[in-house]
Amino acid sequence: MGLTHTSSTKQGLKDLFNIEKTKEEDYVIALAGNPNTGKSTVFNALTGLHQHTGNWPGKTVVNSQGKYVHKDKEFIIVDLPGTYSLLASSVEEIVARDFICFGKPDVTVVVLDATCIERNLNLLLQVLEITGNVVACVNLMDEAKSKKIRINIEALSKELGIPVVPTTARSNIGMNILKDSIYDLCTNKIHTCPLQIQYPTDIEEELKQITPMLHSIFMDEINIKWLALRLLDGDESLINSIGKFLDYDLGI
Ligand SMILES: Nc1nc2c(ncn2[C@@H]2O[C@H](COP(=O)(O)OP(=O)(O)OP(=O)(O)O)[C@@H](O)[C@H]2O)c(=O)[nH]1
Ligand SMILES: [Mg+2]
Repeated sequence: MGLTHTSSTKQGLKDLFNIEKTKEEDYVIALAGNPNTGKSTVFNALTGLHQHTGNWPGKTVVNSQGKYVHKDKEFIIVDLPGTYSLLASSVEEIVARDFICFGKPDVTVVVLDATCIERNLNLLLQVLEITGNVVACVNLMDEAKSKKIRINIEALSKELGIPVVPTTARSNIGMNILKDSIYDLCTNKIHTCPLQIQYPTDIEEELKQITPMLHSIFMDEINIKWLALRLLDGDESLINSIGKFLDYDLGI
């Protein structure tokens, strides 16, 4: 690795994602999830008509943003493209990964399909490796109920170490509790303790070797363990994005 830190400017970072903050203290919320889990339905239920649609800068992927006020705060919510993972094998995955990783949303809401929650947990666990500021929204609870699927929300929340909110977005059920959880996390009224994946010993040993060096370069600009894992995996797209968003040439 050629470690030549050019500069680590974060200036204009929000501009790179076309975020339209009206006040500096507005909170930015990302909405992620597998395709067809009801993200846009949740987005519509939260924002009503206060929406704006464009494209992600330089991409042909739709970028929908909306706003809502809850209690005394204003929230800007960004509806990310549906993805099964953040391993950046498609433009949608790159957009979602870059926004969660470099756009630094205050909270990322991961929308899960209550009828096939195991499959959806894959993406959630990947998001938790990037940020702990996550609320899980278990949507389609009505469908789960009609299929006689029962989900122990409390146990799931305890296991994941984050708030978990059951919703039926199409009928506007659970939206206020979702807003409360987002608010509480943004305003530090609650703290998460996100589940950490333990990798096999040889991988953990490799990580121990490279994380101190990465930490000295990036400090808290990016989750170091996750970055190290992606580098071990040879994720060139992430190296490109580090150049683009953190102005740093990893020179690999
Ligand atoms: N029964 C039920 N249907 C829902 C619920 N939420 C969303 N839907 C329906 O599920 C379908 C997909 O919803 P979308 O909001 O478009 O899902 P999405 O995650 O944005 O989909 P992509 O953007 O394509 O990934 C639509 O037909 C919604 O009406 C819910 O809570 N219950
Ligand atoms: Mg959608």
